[in-house]
Amino acid sequence: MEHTTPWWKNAVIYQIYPRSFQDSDGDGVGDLNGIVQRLDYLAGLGVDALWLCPVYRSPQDDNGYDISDYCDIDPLFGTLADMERLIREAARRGIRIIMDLVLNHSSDEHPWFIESRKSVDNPYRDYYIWKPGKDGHEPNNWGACFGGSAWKYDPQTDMYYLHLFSPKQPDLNWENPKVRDEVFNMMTWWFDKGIDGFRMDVISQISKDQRFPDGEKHGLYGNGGPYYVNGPRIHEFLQEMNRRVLSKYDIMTVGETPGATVENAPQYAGLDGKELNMVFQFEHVGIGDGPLGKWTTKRYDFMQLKKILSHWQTGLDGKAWNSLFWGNHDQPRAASRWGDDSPLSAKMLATCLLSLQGTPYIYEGDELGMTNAYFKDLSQYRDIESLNAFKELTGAGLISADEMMACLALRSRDNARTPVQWDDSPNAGFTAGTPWIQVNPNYTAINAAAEEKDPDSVLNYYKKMIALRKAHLGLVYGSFQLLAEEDPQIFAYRRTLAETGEDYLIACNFSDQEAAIAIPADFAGARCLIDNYPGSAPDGAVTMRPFEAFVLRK
Ligand code: TEU
Repeated sequence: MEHTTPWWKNAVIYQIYPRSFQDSDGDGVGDLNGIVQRLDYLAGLGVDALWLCPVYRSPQDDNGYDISDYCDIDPLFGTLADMERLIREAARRGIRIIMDLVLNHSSDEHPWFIESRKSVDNPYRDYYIWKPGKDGHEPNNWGACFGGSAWKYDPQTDMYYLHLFSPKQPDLNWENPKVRDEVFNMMTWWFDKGIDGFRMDVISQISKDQRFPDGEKHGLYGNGGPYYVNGPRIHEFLQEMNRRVLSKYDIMTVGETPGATVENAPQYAGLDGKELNMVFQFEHVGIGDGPLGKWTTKRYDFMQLKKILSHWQTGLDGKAWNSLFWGNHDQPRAASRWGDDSPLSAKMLATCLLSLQGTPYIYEGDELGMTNAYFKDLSQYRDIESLNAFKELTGAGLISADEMMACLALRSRDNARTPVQWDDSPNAGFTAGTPWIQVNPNYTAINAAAEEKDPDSVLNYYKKMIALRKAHLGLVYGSFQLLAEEDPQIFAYRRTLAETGEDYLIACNFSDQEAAIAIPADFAGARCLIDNYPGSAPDGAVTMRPFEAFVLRK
């Protein structure tokens, strides 16, 4: 059976937000040497690869997603030599390194942009997207993701440049073959340094409809999405990247692809391997978005979650490979959003994440059951998106300040960006200095040192669940069949792998109430491989306790 290759299908990936992971030099910001210090912890957890959010040289307008030199490390995080050491030290422990690649835009402080804005005939002019104004206004009505128009006027040449995110993140012009050459050479340079893959930031947005039409108005601005999400030349560009770079290495790629659907995902990440290996879809994390997008206090609808996850499981089977995630650095904490902050709910989420088809991604701290920060004061926030949204939406009278604070407490990206809680010493052992963002005060109870010692901790449950997945390839490759579709509390499914005769039943109670489950007759007497409540061996019809989860093997 060829079911152990390629390596990334059978891998468990751990996402590191370097800024918040471990500080080694007391400046309050996590760094590469800090990651090296924690490699033994990561090896102990059992993960195969680390995806590092951007550590390239950057003015840090958007915490590194604004890159001013793709071939250097930001001094905040260390040096290129530190990066090389991290790659080596990780490899010694069998851990691979995936870097985050931001190709939709660079920083406005990148030498390309500094040149580009100088004059209309500068050789770098067409590295970015410049347009003249229309009747003294922006070239079109598109809004930027972090507020305001997506165009910024530059007096030097009396023209506007496009920035889908902040004005300090000008969009690169992928239509220009020179841009593609530069990018592909840079990627090759990193692969030759020994990295094992890339996560590609908003890669589904790099090809823009060259007509740049107005978008349908939503609130203050027009939605340009239809003209740049899954744009006209996206697959051509990715196939060129694959031909010229990716296909030459034994590496993995995962595209961050807002707008990916079960229908178009196989185009990006089909099993024929012509473009990327996997995509991150956003359907489940978008549940419940309202008129102000993600800024809502509504809890997600469980029936929708079940439907979306099942649709991806069955829809990609045999066509493409799923990436599985509950959260990342842009989302609230998993245990807070999908659970109730309790360790029990965090374990339930681990059971589910690690028993679906695809490659699971664990976001740093989720393996400890870290929760939202629930900041009470605006001054505690650091994130450009949160701060801009507060100003723009309250300023326009679309929401009151109190309501917006409530939205931020549940949805701000900073919830996931508070420092990893290592122990109960000051600042949770993250830094000897002042952390760049406040540590969640619950670190005295939720921290790695305490959890290492406690056999019933979330951390030890993650370890068990990762080991279980690795020992049962049916949990990785098996097909998925939804059970109890109409059940309003339980997400239950079967995983079967015909080649090996493996057959599993997984049940997860997503509610804080008891729930009855009918175990299919052929699972009577089945072995319980893991349960987040001690000592259960479900048989026949059982009652699942609040947030209970188990895996049975026939
Ligand atoms: O995020 C892109 C993205 O899809 C945004 O819509 C994202 O969901 C945003 O955080 C809104 O809440 C990527 C990165 O993951 C993010 O951290 C960056 O800020 C962004 O690209 C720009 O590079």
